[in-house]
Amino acid sequence: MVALEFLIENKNTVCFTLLVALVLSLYLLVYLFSHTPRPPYPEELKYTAIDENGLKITRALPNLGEHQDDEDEEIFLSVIIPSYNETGRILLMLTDAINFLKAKYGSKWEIVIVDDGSTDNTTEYCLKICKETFKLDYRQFRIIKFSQNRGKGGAVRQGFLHIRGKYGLFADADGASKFSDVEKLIETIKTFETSGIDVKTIKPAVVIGSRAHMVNTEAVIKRSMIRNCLMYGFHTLVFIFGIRSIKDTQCGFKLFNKPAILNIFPYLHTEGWIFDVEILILAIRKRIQIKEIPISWHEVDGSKMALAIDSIKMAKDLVVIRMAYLLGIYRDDKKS
Ligand SMILES: Nc1nc2c(ncn2[C@@H]2O[C@H](COP(=O)(O)OP(=O)(O)OP(=O)(O)O)[C@@H](O)[C@H]2O)c(=O)[nH]1
Ligand SMILES: *[C@@H]1O[C@H](CO)[C@@H](O)[C@H](O)[C@H]1NC(C)=O
Ligand SMILES: *[C@@H]1O[C@H](CO)[C@@H](O)[C@H](O)[C@H]1NC(C)=O
Ligand SMILES: [Mg+2]
Repeated sequence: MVALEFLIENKNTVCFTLLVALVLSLYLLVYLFSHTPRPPYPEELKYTAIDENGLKITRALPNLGEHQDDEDEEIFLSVIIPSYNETGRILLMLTDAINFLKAKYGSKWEIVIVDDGSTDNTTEYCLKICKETFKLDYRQFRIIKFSQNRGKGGAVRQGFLHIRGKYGLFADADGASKFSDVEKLIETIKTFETSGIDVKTIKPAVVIGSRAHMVNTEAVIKRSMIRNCLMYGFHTLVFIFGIRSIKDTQCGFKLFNKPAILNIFPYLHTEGWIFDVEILILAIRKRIQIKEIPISWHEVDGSKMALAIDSIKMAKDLVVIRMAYLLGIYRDDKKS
């Protein structure tokens, strides 16, 4: 009886207390689910490659934005390939990419494979084909090997932080996109990274491949019904919690210029599949220009996604990213 009277008399105080408790528990919950990237182990700050004499070498990775040799300054495009158990699929992708790169850019390119703790000898296999099939050395072909799996986002982030190129592209190891489409992305990024008056002021810019034009084509309809249902569910969730201005956030074919890389990748928190969305959220928050370009895409078997578990994780991570930025747990001005 006394308690009830107390409640009625102090209605405002009670409401206020409840509200504070609610916000606090929400904060705590998001905080608990938020994620900080695992710092690299010392051996993950080195790359493995083949030297001029065909011998295997291991050297320290260059750091993005630090002084580089003249030779490194020459690199125009760096291609990062996150790879997890990719022995079976990567040869086709690499053949496609290397043929194009040689023809188009001579030797002003590099490929950085990030082996995310594979258990099928992906690194050894890549070194072997690099030497025997492609005859490339450390100037064009490098491998970063993780001792422990981090997830696609963690691998892409680590790759981007240690490239030499003016532009950085990440591309899936399964070769689902036609590699030569990178030309379209580069042409586009060039048109809107300069301010128009002074060519030296390069603005950060991001151009992403898009499969949005394919939603009603065979490639998508042929996919299993479960995958398509999940895709629509995911799109809806991204629309609510993520990004409305971009149709296809998940395409594994995205190009960044150096200012954009420096403004995005050091700040990325997410290491899982949903990292694409955080990249785009960061870009939008920092008013970096983003452009979507339709690219050719075909479905490749052997997906590394565990549909059920990964879908749930992606949905959870998406909500966490949005709430964490909202509550100030993730910051876009503090390196993660
Ligand atoms: N670093 C890293 N890369 C991964 C992991 N799992 C998959 N990948 C890479 O991510 C890329 C895409 O993986 P896929 O298995 O092709 O994904 P998918 O299910 O086909 O997804 P979509 O191509 O977007 O439809 C490939 O290059 C994989 O090697 C992982 O745990 N860590
Ligand atoms: C990678 O390969 C190992 C065995 O070599 C297997 O246990 C693991 O499940 C594979 N991972 C994926 C995602 O395919
Ligand atoms: C990887 O290489 C090691 C040593 O060369 C070998 O013993 C092992 O069987 C290989 N594993 C696979 C999955 O091929
Ligand atoms: Mg794929």
